[in-house]
Amino acid sequence: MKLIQSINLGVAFAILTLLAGCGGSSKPHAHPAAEAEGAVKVVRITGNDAMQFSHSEIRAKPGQAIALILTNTGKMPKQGMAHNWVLLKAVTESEVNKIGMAAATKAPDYMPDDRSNIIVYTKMLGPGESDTIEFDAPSEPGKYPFICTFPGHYAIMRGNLIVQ
Ligand SMILES: [Cu+2]
Repeated sequence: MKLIQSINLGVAFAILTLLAGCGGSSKPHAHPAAEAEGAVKVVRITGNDAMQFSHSEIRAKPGQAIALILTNTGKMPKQGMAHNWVLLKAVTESEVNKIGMAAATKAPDYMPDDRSNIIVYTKMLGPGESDTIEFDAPSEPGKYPFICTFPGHYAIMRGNLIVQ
């Protein structure tokens, strides 16, 4: 399976324009021509009822604009099986565990109170739901862990954003 599923730039810009039009984006995309260097990476990632992300690795250039679309392709009820995508700073393994454990008590969104090590995150999604987030990859090259913070999932549902 291809690690990164990119779609062509035209579609990427259409999505970004749509996002900007919804007023949800704080970042202006007034000059799409200036970004036509293949700068925007569209990543489609899924989570399923087997507690699996479709990607364990995502690659980006430092500071690269990313539109990430997470879809829960499962059928199980949200109370028992929901997924989000939470990108962390380049923290240690024990810090990843700490965040995962802190999130577990925070129903229904399962996001920890202390978000100082969290870069960006999607909504917690039930079956068939989808959420799109737009962000820039960290400017520092490195390995940035991503996890699902639904209780018990972070140990399995995890991967890395590799910035280089
Ligand atoms: Cu999950």
